[in-house]
Amino acid sequence: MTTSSINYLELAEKIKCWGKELGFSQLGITDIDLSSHEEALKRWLANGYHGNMDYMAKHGLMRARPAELVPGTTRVICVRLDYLPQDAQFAKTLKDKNAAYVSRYALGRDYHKLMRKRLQQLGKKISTHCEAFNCRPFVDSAPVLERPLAEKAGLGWVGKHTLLLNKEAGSWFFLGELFIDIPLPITQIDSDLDKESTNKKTAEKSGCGACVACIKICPTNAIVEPYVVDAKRCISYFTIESPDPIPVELRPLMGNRIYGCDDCQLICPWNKYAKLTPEQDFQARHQLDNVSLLTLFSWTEEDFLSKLEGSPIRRIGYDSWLRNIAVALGNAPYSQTIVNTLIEKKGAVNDLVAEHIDWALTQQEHKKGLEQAQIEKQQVNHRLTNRLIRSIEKGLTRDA
Ligand code: B12
Ligand code: SF4
Ligand code: SF4
Repeated sequence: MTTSSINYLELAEKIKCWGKELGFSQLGITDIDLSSHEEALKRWLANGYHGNMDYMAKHGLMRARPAELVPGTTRVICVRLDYLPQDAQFAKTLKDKNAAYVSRYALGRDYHKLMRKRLQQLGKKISTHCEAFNCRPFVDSAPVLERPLAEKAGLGWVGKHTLLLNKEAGSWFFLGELFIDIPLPITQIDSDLDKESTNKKTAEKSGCGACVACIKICPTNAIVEPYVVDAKRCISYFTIESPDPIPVELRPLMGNRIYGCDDCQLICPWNKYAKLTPEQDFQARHQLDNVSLLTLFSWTEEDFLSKLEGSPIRRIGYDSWLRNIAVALGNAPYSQTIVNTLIEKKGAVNDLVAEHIDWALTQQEHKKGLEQAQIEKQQVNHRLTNRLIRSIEKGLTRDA
């Protein structure tokens, strides 16, 4: 079909249907004006909140200018894909200090490839209806400001923990985009809630209202003000993104979280409405939702690589994996088996992991002979985690 004879209104409706057929939980279309986000992005970078994620600074304001990133872009199709697996066992795993807590987005297969492939399929379908059509898919790719785009496309609002929230689906979902160069009609944001939240000046009137639960529950105080996360303090950053030593003062606050963290989402009242994912690929593999720290620490590098084939966890590499588990073992209750395992492993690891093992051994030694009650009293965030567990058991019964 030639460009002049295309009915864009009809095409936009078709795209929504194709999005559903491809398994996306929601789809919206937005223009590319992110100018109102440039100041906040500049401030975030100037404060050094990106830590050693140099790519964030490298792309600078291009992240807020889709047409500079992909010349010719006039619209962005934004999609959401729910990932909450069945029987997430949030409270159960956080409660058991000898169990490993892996962020629930990472229990199954990597979402990047799956979503990119589906976005490409969507692009192909559109091209059968448009002669001159170009597109480029993005999923978690650094140069894109995904949450502000999704907010503009009507997929929800950016919460105070900075994640995108949807009043019918909570926040357990991934985002992806298809940059396109045809003038599709943009999604009309029809609820009052969404209309208000697109303007950050009225954010207090958004779905967050006066709530500050996520800011208060964050174990490391990483949400430094509403809508701003200092990545360097976020457990997700130092267990996944950073290959460096974990700052000593933050190690006790990690508890048993060995890959990412879900606390700010777990406390959020909107996650009562979260939908379970129908995707088989996002269900837990290798019992990662219910496995002991010692079992994971006993994996060889070959085990790590083969068992985590296709998982997003593989990307951090074996050394970071051992580094994270060593810290969690240091935070676990005293056990001679843990001490022996740590000592045994130390002979076969690099300097980075060895230093974390030494730290863990000191923690274990310190707890030896102390009553559990005394230990808990000394643990800074013990009460915080207990409060979170109670809140999950009360509010998220299906997933507790
Ligand atoms: C870098 C990054 C991180 C970093 C930094 C997080 C952060 N909050 O910025 C770290 C490693 C810490 C991280 C952690 C997580 N991440 Co992450 N991450 C990203 C990535 C690649 C870029 C985010 C970014 O641009 N940050 C920079 C800041 C400046 O951007 P921003 O927060 O969107 O800020 C804008 C607005 O909030 C606003 N704003 C900022 N400051 C202020 C201040 C005021 C006063 C106001 C009014 C507004 C305002 O303007 C800003 C500029 O537009 C995105 C994918 C992508 N390309 O977008 C995934 C992404 C955000 N992550 C995702 C996920 C799932 C997570 C984790 C939940 C993973 C986990 N379980 O461990 C945690 C959650 C931690 C948290 N509370 O944010 C999902 C979120 C899905 C959703 N529902 O929103 C994304 C979208 C990936 C995806 N494709 O699905 N992540
Ligand atoms: S993911 Fe965890 S550490 Fe990061 S901001 Fe949320 S609660 Fe804080
Ligand atoms: S916990 Fe409260 S403040 Fe935080 S994102 Fe959810 S509703 Fe907003």
